[in-house]
Amino acid sequence: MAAEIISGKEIAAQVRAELKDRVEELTAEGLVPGLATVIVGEDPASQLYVGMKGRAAKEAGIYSRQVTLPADASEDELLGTIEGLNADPRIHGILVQLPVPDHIEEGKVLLAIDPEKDVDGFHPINVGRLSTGDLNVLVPCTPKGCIEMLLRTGNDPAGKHAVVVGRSNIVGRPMASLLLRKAPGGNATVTIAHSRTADLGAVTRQADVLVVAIGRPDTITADMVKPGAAVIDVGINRIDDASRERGYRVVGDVDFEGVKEVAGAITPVPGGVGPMTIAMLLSNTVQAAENQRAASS
Ligand code: BQF
Repeated sequence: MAAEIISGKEIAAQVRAELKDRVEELTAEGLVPGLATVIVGEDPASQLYVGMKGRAAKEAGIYSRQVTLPADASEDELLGTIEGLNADPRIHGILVQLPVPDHIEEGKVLLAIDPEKDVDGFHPINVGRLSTGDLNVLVPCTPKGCIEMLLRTGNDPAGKHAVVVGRSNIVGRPMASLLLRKAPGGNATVTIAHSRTADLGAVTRQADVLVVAIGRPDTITADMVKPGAAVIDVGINRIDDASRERGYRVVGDVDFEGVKEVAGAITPVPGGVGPMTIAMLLSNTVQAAENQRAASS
């Protein structure tokens, strides 16, 4: 069976068009959703990501502000910046682009963001709310995007066995929590596998829904996939490729060419999960703005 290729790019465009309508309505009522992105230093990938986020926000009608701090900015400077954004009524969503430089403690930064403005969903309060099954919580953008893609392609995880490969705080753990929730996109039977799982294939072959976020190319090959499974590839890996102008190409964690012959549906890299991550950031910003209006009236 040749799999359906799930275009995250197309679904993200659809989501962004829907959000644009919601933002227009809010704006007509006098509430312009606002997003602040904070970047410390000049890491090229980080600059690329915050640039895309800011442009996507503006295109949706969201007020967007980028704060750039030098690579040697102190932890106190960053915390002060966050305090200012917490207190700014035009800003409903705040994200600090990760990773931050080594001299800054990431945990302190995440704790400083007002949980109601935490559009990345990384504050321990929101992590706790998600893991206890709270439904009105800001959830991390990448796993939220994976769920949205599954639902919009008729691959509802409810009642299915979902296997998550990877246990990071940004993808694997929140992904498992979302799949477990008693809510649309949830109600799955969930297994988490990781780099120390013995006989990974024996676990992944049980998956009706397989989400892979482990950060290694070709971790999942065709023999590790149940025929007809929905496969979501969260990996973003650079591979040397002299035939490309840049000298590299970007691949996921899944052997796409092999697995697409076995799976029922599969996301490509690039153009799969990545664009959905951006769309879900906008969704979280609109959600945060609506919540903050409800709280202040
Ligand atoms: C695509 C990220 C690792 C570390 C920090 C579109 C994105 C990526 C790919 C994107 C990511 C990865 C982001 C594509 C945001 C996803 O077309 O395939 C968009 O912008 N991402 C980030 O902000 O920080 C990261 C990965």
